[in-house]
Amino acid sequence: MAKELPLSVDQIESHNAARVEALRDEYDSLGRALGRRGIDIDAVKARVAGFSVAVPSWGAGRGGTRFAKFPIAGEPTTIHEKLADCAVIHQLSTVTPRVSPHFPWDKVRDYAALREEAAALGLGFDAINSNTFQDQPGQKLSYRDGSLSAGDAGVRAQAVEHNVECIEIGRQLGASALTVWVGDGTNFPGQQDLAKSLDRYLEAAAQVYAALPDDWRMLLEHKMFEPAFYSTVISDWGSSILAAQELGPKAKCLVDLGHHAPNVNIEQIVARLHRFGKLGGFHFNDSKYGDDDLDSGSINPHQLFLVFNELIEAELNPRDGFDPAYMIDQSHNVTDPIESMISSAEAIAGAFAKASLVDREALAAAQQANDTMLAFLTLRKAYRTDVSPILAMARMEAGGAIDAVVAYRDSGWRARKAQERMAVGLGAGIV
Ligand code: PSV
Ligand code: MN
Repeated sequence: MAKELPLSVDQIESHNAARVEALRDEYDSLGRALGRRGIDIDAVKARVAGFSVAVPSWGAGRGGTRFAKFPIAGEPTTIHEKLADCAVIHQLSTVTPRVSPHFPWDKVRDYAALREEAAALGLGFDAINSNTFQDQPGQKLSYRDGSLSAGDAGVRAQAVEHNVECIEIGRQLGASALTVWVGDGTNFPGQQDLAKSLDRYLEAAAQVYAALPDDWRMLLEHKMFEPAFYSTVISDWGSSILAAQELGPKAKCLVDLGHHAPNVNIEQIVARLHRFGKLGGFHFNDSKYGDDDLDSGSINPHQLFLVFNELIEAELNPRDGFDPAYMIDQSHNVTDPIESMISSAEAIAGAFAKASLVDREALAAAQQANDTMLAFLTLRKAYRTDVSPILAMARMEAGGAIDAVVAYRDSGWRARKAQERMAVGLGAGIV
């Protein structure tokens, strides 16, 4: 299929032409430094070139808080406009070839046509996200008191039906995973029976599971709180793995980095889930307090590195079906979402690259010898390495921009879209 890339290739090339000499110099210097450590920079670059992370369709629009949303001119409102913005992100960053859609937000009449539209932009589809945490106009029953775990059997059936419809849509889009996050929970002690609500969830989730095609996965996403503030049905990785184990081999756990209590050791959760063959995927973002909205690596890049360190360990010691789905899930309240996702994708790929530099033999030897400081310094050495020349070189060689945010600003994309796209209303905006 002929590609209709959103930005001018000539413009990206002249952006790169002005920067390539400096980049080569930095790349060669880093190459020499890594060479002295026994690392071949081109091999690391090849690994980076093979790395990718999906962007969320909902992340292309400006998010908001419970209090307000401040839209920007030219932000996308339809899935078509969102795909175009995601194509800009991928064209410049070259690491985000897939979009993870959310239904019914991204509902269209013709999914075969949507798949073709995405393919023409150089994009495919990643895990489908269902939405039973909001009521939609015209919906028969309300999710106010729960969805898959609701006390009302009719509500549960409606939630199951929606998830099954998402699988069907996903088939047409070429996806092979369904991410299920439910907002189900309570705000008061006594509001629901904590054990029975989990039973109801498991029974309904099993019906969704039964509708999965053979080669699909069901990714269970846990979240400690919000919108329910006292208890949440799938609140933590423990509930998630127990549910996934009960559902069957196609059910795996999805770790949204923001969905834990502050200071929780997420990298250890990653290692545990992998140990039991249940690590299914990620929603990358960052968080300071208990939110799940900030840009990946913006607050705690070290944690992101440590998560990837576990992922590389997992890659080297694979368990049953290790093939985690990498996705971003952020809400961009104060930045242009395209810029946020470009820089987040770079932070994620950077964490992957740094974790790939860890001297695994030295680490294992230090661990075996109980040499705590040496083990720590082995990780620190990789973390301290500035891998940006590797990322930029891989990007340029794949047709992207050496400095992707600058190239995006110079393209005038948002200003052009502000002339063409419908203005977004004010108001509150979750996501
Ligand atoms: C919930 O906070 C969540 O992380 C889930 O992944 C949702 O699908 C997404 O955010 C969008 O609201
Ligand atoms: Mn999420």
